Amino acid sequence: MDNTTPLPVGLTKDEIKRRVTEMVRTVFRKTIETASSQQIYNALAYTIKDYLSDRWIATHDQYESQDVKVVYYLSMEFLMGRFLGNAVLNLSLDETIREAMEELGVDYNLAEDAEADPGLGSGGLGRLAACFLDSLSTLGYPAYGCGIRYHYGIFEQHIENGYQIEKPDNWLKFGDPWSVRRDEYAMEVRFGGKVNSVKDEQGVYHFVLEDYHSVLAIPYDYPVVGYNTNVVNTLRLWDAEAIDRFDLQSFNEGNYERAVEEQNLARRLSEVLYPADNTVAGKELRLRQQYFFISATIQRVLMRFTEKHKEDFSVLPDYVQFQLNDTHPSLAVAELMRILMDTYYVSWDQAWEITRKTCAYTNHTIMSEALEKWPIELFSRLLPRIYMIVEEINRRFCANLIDWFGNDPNKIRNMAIVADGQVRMAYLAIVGSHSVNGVAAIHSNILKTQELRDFYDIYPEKFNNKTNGITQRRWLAKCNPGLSRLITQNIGDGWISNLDELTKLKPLAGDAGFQTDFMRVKRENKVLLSNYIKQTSDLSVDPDSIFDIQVKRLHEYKRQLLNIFHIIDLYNTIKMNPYMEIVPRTFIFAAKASASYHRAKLIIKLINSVADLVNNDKTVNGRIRVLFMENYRVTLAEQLCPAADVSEQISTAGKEASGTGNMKFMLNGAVTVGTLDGANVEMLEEAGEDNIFIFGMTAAEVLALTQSGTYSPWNLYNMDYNIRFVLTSLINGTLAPGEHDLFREIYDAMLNGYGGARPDEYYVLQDFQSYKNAQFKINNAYKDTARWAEMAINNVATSGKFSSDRTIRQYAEEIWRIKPIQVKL
Ligand code: B1N
Repeated sequence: MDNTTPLPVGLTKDEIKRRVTEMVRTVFRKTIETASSQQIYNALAYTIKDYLSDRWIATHDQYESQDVKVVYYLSMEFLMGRFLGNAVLNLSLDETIREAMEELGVDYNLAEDAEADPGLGSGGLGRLAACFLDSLSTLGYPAYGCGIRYHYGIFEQHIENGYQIEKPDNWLKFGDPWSVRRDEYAMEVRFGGKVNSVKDEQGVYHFVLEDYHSVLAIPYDYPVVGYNTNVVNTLRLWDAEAIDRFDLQSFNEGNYERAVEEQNLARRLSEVLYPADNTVAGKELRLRQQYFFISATIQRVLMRFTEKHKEDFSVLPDYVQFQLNDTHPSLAVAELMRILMDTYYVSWDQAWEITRKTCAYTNHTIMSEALEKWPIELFSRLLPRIYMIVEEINRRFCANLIDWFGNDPNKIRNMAIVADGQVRMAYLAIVGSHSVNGVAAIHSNILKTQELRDFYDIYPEKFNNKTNGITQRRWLAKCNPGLSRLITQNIGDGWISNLDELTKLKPLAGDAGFQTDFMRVKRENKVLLSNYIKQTSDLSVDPDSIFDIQVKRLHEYKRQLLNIFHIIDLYNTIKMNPYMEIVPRTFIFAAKASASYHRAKLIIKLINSVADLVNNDKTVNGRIRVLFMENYRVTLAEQLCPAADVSEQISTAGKEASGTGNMKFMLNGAVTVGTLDGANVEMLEEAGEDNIFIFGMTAAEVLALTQSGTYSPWNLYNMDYNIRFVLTSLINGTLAPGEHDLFREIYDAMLNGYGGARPDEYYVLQDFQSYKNAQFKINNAYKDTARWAEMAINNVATSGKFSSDRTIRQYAEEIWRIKPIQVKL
């Protein structure tokens, strides 16, 4: 990038060697020769953190001296992945460190591998937040990520006998070298109690909370290093502790147990992440977590604001933007109102205007299970003052509805923020924000025309789209060195900070020499993955087979079932035509299921059962292999993306808001088989229909079929022999010898509906034939290596739109109205 100042040379090879050696000696009392990989990793992490401190401080000095507008990305999840490799890449220290380690006789890969993968998120929503932070720093936008420092991230998944087993993920076990604990910015957060009103000197009444319980919120700051820039933003994660003051009092009263209870209650707040994706657990502790980090963040932001601008809150929106990552942080609306009114005595009307200008909300799903609604009883007991404010927001909003629509009780009940005994967090977020965005064009349109249509009618100006993106630093430069090198050799390295430059590859898509190089790199990556699979699961896979990969959370709407049904069908076909010729294929799955999602866990067992059957059948003779890789996480995704030939993005149209895995695979030269759902639609636009395999119903067709009420999976079953064969194998013991009824639930769900759900709710059988056709085309396309290479290269060449740099620029210019800064050292 030419608009940045050159990086200072500071960390030479010798300096790295010296510092690491010294650190290992003083901290661990070891020599380089005797230090473990873990210790070397720690020494490296401290060395890098030390090195970037000057930039980190300079960035914040710049915020201060220029008094810039800052965006606070509020999120319950940040799925960051490992820090070391990413920081090293963004600081352009990769080669230097590798050389330094080599000269020390240290295996750098082992050291990198010693870092825990902090899984402080459950899926796409958390990973998106992490990609956004990378882009914010790279583009130089002043920003904080604000969230919770969970002591346990998403569970570690083991597979035992084909079943998912969850184990705690103790990512802090070996320390936390990247964080800086900031006791000086600790905040008190108040729960429970009752609201009282007291008169001030002027005789005006104000609300105060009494008899509450406090928890101390302590921020841990993590550096977010931009690529090829001096900007280092901050990820601020709040940790919960008991407040000593309270303990002392209890101890003094001889109430030891109460004091310990308080301590435990406080600690539990930041103990563990709720691992559900696209569903709500509805647990009280989750609401506590939400208020905990929101209250701490907003108090701190206002404190900082008043240091500069006193109490001139009318300009708050010129300096502060809160972006709400889904509804999980939507208490921000009420908390900002509370502090403005109760602490600074701002009037309701003024506080409301300020709040609406300061908050913006992103919707990430239309799955009804994911709609956050809290029972009034729980909400008002835990947050009595916040509840009063929400009620008043609701009262005024409903009054406005009458002005807009006339007195239409149904309309009002449908749109009210508080109704049917619940607080509806999405509506609070919409009413309290100046912007409401979806995460892909189709999703934003569904919000406007279906899910949030009533709100679009009254607030059309708020609604907009911001199609998701991913950072090419982690998802190509870091994870796929082979392809990165090849691309850079041909078009230069400008793509690392401007992904649109990949279009320069277009003319090379048809070039035989480039195609050969490209396929060689792909094969090398497949060999690497095969070796890893051999090491970790002792399974042999053929690097010359098609690597067909579906990795994402396990959810019925994502339709892992469609994929596995097709595999069963392929198996059946091979059994009937033992000499059938197909291009060998390795089907790879990886997915975590929420611990309480029974159906999802059963689907994992099904995939493993199919794997057992197929992989051990002599007739199949290696033509198809099925693999379920355990513990899907960022680090595993980084190994899978470079090795994929086929990317499975097969959700029921209209259900996947965007998807981001689809983009990672495209960027790494996989060809997508997908539905017209989420960002697939835009991938088709970019890549062109010759370079992607689209199948299945459109969202409009899904909607029409659902509304018609005529969908009958039994008809498909009766008419299609192959479907019948697949479904029968679920209940005749083929897949579960001795346990005939193991998968009957899935059979019933497909044909009869199970537990009150419609039969085949996600239209697996309806899309089956069309999916099968697409897979058949893929088989044939792969036989023509030149054609395949051309398709894959075209995918890389047209993936520029899906950089999170593009997404963030749009947020910055269209929603936040913030400007990049320059940091000079
Ligand atoms: O957010 C991603 C999208 O790319 C995916 O399509 C979407 O499914 C995902 C409750 C969620 N939506 N909603 C969630 C996560 C945790 C939770 O507790 C809901 N995740 C998504 C990024 O936009």
